[in-house]
Amino acid sequence: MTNDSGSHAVRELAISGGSPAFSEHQYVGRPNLPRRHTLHDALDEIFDRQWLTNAGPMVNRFEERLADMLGVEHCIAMTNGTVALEIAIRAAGLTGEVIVPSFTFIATAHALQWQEVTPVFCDIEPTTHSIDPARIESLITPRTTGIVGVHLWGNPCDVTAIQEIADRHGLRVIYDAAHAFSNTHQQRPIGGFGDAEVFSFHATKFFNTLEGGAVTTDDADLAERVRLMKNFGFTYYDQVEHVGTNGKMNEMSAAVGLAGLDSLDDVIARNRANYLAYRDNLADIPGVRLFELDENERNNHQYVVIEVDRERIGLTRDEILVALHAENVIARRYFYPGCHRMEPYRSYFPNAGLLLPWTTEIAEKVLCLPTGTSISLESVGTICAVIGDIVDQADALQRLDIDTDAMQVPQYGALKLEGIRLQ
Ligand code: T4K
Repeated sequence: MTNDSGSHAVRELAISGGSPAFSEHQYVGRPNLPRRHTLHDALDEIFDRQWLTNAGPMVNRFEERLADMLGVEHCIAMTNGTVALEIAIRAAGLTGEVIVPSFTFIATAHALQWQEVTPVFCDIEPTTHSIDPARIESLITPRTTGIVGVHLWGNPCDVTAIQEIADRHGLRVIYDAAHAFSNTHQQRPIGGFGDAEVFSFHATKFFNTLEGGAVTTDDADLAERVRLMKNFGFTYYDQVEHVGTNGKMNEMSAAVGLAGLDSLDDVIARNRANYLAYRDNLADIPGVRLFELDENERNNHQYVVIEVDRERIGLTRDEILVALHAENVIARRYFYPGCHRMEPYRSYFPNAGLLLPWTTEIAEKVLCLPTGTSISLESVGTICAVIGDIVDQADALQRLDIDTDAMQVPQYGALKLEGIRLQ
């Protein structure tokens, strides 16, 4: 913004008493929805058939389309990504200890702990934010049975190095591919790496089935076990051959997924345009670095991630976050503070952080910015301008002594769990 004399007019930030840049919240994770009318026929079909779940035709069709698209032999659709992870972990026979990054959504660690498998936290590489293969071997003990890598932000793990380590030590490999649906590694779709890969189709993912997830694998035995486990272990009416749970996707979710697949490329194109606009607009802001993705691969661009340099800017990431929230830009600090600093892991492994220097550092720097079909290019421009203003006015903001503890996420604001320990 320039004033009459041609010099740059300083916009008063909302945190300093100005009006917010947006009148409505700009979210990370606003669902991308298929056109409503495309679901009407599917709804009629489901209601007419009165077949709502338990291996219905919509789910079968959805699984076939996913397997075809991802170039895998088997795809099993599930209720959500977390249950899909739990089942994949169990079906692959993981027990004892499993090596996993701490810099991930808590579900990755919980899926292990829920089954009394100990997550052993491995540090990440600072440039990729993914598990560092060079640090895996030193964590292997006689109790280790596997590695769970996470393709964080959709950026594939170093699958070659991880597989070599796993082969050398007789370990199984599962990938949490919750962020990487439709992405590629060396032009090969994510979905076929390791023993199995697990997707999330949660509402906040760029492709969603309301709630949902899937396990993909080329291993027929593993796929069979996953299918049994997601349906209580039933092989036939009245015949149970395995311990199991209820991980089945329902027909409505599959219908939303099928409609979403039809508009997948449009959503990715929108995400990519936003990503490129962020890249252009943030390039000249000192102390702000965009997490860039490999241009030679297919990317869904569902997360726009920046690292903020506290020393250069003179503000912490959390101070910037509070200033953004005041502007109604609801950026998120995924995946702060790292699983090892959340319960029950914090109590189980109080010194885990000693081996996780990059996790600690990156978790203090990262911010995820709004994107998706609800965020226009104009909004991206405004968000970047706001970030520029915050950086420009860092000195003034320092004097405000921003209370970062006061930051509240509405739905969790009222929760008081002090003194309660659930393990
Ligand atoms: N592994 C990894 C690496 C993952 O990232 C995840 C999930 C999983 C495994 C497990 O997969 P699932 O079991 O969830 O399928 C969200 C999601 O709940 C979670 O799925 C996701 N990762 C994680 C990164 O983000 P929150 O706690 O940030 O969600 P929430 O409710 O704050 O939503 C984010 C924003 O999205 C809201 O501020 C507003 C907007 N929103 C959300 C919902 C649900 C909407 O506009 N509409 C909606 O319906 O965890």
